[in-house]
Amino acid sequence: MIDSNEGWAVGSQVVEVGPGEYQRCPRIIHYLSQTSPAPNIWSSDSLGNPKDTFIPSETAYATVTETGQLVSLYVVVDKAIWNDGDLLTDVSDGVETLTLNSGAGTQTIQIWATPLIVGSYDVVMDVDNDGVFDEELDIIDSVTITGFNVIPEVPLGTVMSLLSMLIVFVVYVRVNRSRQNKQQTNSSD
Ligand SMILES: [Ca+2]
Ligand SMILES: [Ca+2]
Ligand SMILES: [Ca+2]
Repeated sequence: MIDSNEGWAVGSQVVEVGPGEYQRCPRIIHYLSQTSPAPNIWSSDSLGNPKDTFIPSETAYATVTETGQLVSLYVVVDKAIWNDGDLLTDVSDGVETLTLNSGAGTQTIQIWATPLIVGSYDVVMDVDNDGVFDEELDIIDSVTITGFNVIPEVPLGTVMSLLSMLIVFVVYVRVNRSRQNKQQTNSSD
């Protein structure tokens, strides 16, 4: 594979052309970037911000390094141990097969349109599009930990009633405590 950060540049070099005689000569330099970005993938929102928790009414995205490759993106049931040769089974609304941009940045791709199903998942970039996990090639968010979770949506009504119960409880505890304090002060008089 040709590194996109690899190239040629014109520089200059001081060369000894005779005894004690020096001359500046043009020189073609072959350079190779030391900081070529490693391919990466993470579950994200539509803007590419990392996101590991979704609710069913949201849409899930993955953000990947632009490599210019034809790849397939799978959402699979979360595994903590990945072995070379594991079959990839997509559990979302389908495998996304696409050619990535060939830039130097990242690219955000929709991997699962709403409604999502409650559960824990890994996102796999199948780089050679063979439907099998290749340890040396394919990329996972995340191998040992969970790529992302979909958690149940708590209806607003439930949140509000829980909140009002909490407020009543806090007020009750405070009133009770100040009553006890008063009683203690009275008895010590
Ligand atoms: Ca593969
Ligand atoms: Ca995992
Ligand atoms: Ca993730």
